[in-house]
Amino acid sequence: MSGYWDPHIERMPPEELRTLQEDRLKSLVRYVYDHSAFYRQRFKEAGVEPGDIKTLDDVTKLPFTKKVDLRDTYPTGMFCLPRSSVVRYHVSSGTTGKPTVVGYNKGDIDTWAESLARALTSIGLGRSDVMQVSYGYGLFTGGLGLHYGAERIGAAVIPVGVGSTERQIILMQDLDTTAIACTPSYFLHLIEVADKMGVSIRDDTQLKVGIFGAEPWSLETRKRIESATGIKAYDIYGTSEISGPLFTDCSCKNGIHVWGDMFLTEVLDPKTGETVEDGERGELVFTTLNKFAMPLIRYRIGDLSIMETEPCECGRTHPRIMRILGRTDDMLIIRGINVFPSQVESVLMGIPAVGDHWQIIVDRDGPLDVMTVRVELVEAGFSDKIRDLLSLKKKVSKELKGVLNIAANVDLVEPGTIPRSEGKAKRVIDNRNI
Ligand code: DLL
Repeated sequence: MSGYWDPHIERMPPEELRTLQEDRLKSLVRYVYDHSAFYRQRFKEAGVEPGDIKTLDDVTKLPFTKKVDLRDTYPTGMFCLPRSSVVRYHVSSGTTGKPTVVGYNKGDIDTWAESLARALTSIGLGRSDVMQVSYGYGLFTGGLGLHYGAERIGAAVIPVGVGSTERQIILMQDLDTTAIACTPSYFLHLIEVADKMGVSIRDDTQLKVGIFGAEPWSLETRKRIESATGIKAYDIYGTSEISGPLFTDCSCKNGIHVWGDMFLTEVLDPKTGETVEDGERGELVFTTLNKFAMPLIRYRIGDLSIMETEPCECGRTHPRIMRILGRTDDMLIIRGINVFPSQVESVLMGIPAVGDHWQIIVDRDGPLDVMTVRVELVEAGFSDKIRDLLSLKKKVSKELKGVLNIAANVDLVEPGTIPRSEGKAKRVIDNRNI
């Protein structure tokens, strides 16, 4: 079993952890009330004041927040510090064309790195490791998050980012990479490319650990990766709103440790908003206990999971969540990028030659996701000149790419081609078997 990064906190007796959470929750509620017009208004609507929060159970008196709030207050309406205190922005997709912005002060970046330092230590990584960070660097949180976490534990980082797979494999061999962080689908692709190059990950590299997340993946995929390569595959979870990647399962592989001193986790029935019992499936709701530029109160992340509060065999006492079981909304994750059908709709409906009917089809080409948008044309837009059709196709692709940050194949089809439905339109056909 691996050691601890911060044994005092990670093994804190549950009662002590609860007291710490309670103190932090009370300060947080006072802090957001004093620093944010958004929260003051929300508290007022919910009829709650900071003084009403006396124990941890009082958290249920507080109003929820959601991704739509971030969008509606774009860009910085939910910040609690002036922009001069912000040292980093990350931006991700919102539910329509508008993105969501997350701000961090210096302390928030530090907490984020600390969370990952604990997580990476819990899967046995340390100073002698070489981590290839193959998540995207930039506005996406994956690259920089893992980068800072790995540096904090003293590992050497190869900040390779996404793509250039053959080069990644050469670097992996030349620099003796022992751990890779990327989406599970990218790793499956990397195995295939390595195979074509005549490189066996098991025999020709030093790789022993994979840190896979940012998209749903199954236990079967974990088994497949492990048996194909001999590495240990761990699950990493987080969302940009709560900082980015934050938590992993430990070497016991029995749930993802969510650090209780940093986050208060609730699991609720998505329909009623009532707390579900330990071990029951529900929607994850996080309250950030020590984030300051953009703290979140009862943020409904939209992911479904199961919480377990019994201490883990590894000795860590913090709550664990089981692998992500799905989402409460229609968000798709395509090659690690969040895509909302509403974003596609708003692009398409802005193009006059496009009719009212469209579909998103998601397939797997080997391990990689491929998105195709089938678009029906209006009668008037249906030209029989190939040149016109090609230029329309190009326009649709370009506009989709501008909003989604991911390339989609575009299929233009004749009016009346897409099946009509009497109830809800089936906009998404997801042929991936995740
Ligand atoms: O994907 C942060 C991240 C980066 C996590 C690198 C792990 C590794 P967002 O782009 O905001 O942030 O997307 C967050 O991705 O709400 C889940 O629906 C999904 N997701 C993230 N990790 C997992 C996972 C990053 N391990 C959204 N399993 C979340 C299943 C995941 N889904």
